[in-house]
Amino acid sequence: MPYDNLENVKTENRDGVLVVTIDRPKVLNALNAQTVREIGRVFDEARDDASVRAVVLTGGGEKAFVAGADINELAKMDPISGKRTSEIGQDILLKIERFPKIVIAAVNGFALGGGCEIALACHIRIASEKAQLGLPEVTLGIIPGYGGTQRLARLVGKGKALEIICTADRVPAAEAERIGLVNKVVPPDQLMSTAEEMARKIASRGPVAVRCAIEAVMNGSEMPFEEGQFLEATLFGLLCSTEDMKEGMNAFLEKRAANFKGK
Ligand code: CO8
Repeated sequence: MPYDNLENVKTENRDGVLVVTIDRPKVLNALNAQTVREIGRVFDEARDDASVRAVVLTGGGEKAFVAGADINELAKMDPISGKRTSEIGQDILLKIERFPKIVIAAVNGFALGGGCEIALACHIRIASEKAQLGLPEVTLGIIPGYGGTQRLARLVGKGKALEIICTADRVPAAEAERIGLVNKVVPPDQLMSTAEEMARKIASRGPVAVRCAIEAVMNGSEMPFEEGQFLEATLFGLLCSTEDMKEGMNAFLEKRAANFKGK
């Protein structure tokens, strides 16, 4: 059965929105190897689960989204295991970034190190007013190893990224919103409802169109502009062959809500 036998990750399908909770609250949801594997498994299974139309990713407990990789495990790493662990995490975060349905991070508290990197891999980030984000790896004598050096620089620019990475300062939610690190900040008691509402709104749009929009933005932004536009035109053409396109256009002309089938 999907999502069975998970120890550190909880899932709940709330009317098409899969709420995925990274849940080791005693250690502020720190990512040990097992937790990273379980996150990967959940995204693999949710990809093919037709009942899942969007994902909201959050942290268990009151204090943290995820306070980083588990430092007890990091402390024992040698060059070979360090590289391999970094690669495994990078693959799983790429899975999140390339996920064909929208993934929203609901950042409920500390999102540090690997936790900030997971949030960066999500398509959209909504933060509680209490949240603090940051990449404190240099305080431990390492650098971000789950794609953070690359994604943060692409999101906020190289100068800001280097300031955040090299000072290791935590970025409070309001400042994170100002620099574009999170999309929106809301009071803590509205975090999940805001994230779920946005996920549900996106899930009500044409699913194939949303999938193509994710591909165009996420893949296209890594390409030269002209190739990105080529990808956009190709996906646009592809969408013109879908039942959803006919349904969306007919619904508009007939002044009714569209009933998309995802085909
Ligand atoms: N790993 C393991 N345990 C942790 C972690 C962590 N990252 N973060 C917190 N904990 C534990 C604490 O040790 C403590 O355990 P205990 O109760 O047994 O003492 C418990 O969680 C509660 O934490 P605190 O008492 O420290 O709570 P505070 O509210 O005082 O402080 C902080 C909260 C500021 C979040 C603080 O816990 C902290 O600084 N945590 C570490 C943050 C950090 O440095 N994260 C980055 C880790 S490095 C990383 O993520 C690299 C990612 C790339 C890896 C690449 C693959 C190799």
